[in-house]
Amino acid sequence: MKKGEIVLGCLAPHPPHLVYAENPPQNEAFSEGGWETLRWGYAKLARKLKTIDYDAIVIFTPHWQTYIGTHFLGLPEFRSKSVDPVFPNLFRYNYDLKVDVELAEAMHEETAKTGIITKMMRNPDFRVDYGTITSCHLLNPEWDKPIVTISSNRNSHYYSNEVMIEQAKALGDACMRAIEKSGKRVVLVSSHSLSHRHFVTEAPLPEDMSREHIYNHSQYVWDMKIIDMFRQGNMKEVVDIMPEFTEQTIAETEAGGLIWMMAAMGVPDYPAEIYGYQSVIGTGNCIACWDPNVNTRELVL
Ligand code: 2X7
Ligand code: FE2
Repeated sequence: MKKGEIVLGCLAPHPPHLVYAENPPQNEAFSEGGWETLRWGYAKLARKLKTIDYDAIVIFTPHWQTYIGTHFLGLPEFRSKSVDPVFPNLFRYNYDLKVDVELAEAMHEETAKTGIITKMMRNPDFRVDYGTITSCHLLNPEWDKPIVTISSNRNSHYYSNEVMIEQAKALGDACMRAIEKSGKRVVLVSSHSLSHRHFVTEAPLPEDMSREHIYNHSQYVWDMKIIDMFRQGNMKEVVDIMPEFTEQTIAETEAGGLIWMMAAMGVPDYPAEIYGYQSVIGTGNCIACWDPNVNTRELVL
């Protein structure tokens, strides 16, 4: 069997506002649009994904938080309604998704060998988190590929950002070994914003773009510094600076997604493709991808 491989790694932020703004039939809320810079960027990345031959999407989410170990979706299908607990006015999404259980089990086994506590989620009534739904919807609105969702263990909370990084690296390495053994072609997704200070007052009309802006300059400067490293292909430095970035910007990187993806991809030293950056309720959101194939890697923005 041919060795499996990671064919793309995506940084895919998940403000539910972006799905709300798209008005897909699955979402109950209705909007007049908004956040086009991010939505158009996502549409371009989704078009690139269509040109790639792959078997499954593996996504790491900060909104499935597990306190004992790392969990993997473990049934072939999950169907329910996902509601954002903070923004139920924007996001009530009816999903019906397929899981690559074979790949999830392989990752679970390989991860367990490293000593990390792992578990398969076999509860058919389990509600899939809105981070998974939002990032997957925007990357692949047809939902025509199976996914694997990986939960985020709260290592930063229990211990420190440094411990979280060590654990996320071990998880990334284990997932890579499982992918190689599986023979599959896999897209990795790290689902999160960068800087993460929220507005404290929501606009009466959430999609009123006259109210959406960067509202903390130092958070913005941090985001630009990180994105510049993405552009330079300097992911080693991103990994090194991650504890400080996470602490200073209370970033969603605290869950470990970016480190997990970078470790699985061997810490890329080539430039990321940047598809957009925009504020959503004050948080900094960058869409980017790392394409290991030098022949298809582009300078996008
Ligand atoms: O989960 C989120 C987020 N990460 C960013 C912005 C808005 C809402 O929800
Ligand atoms: Fe989030």
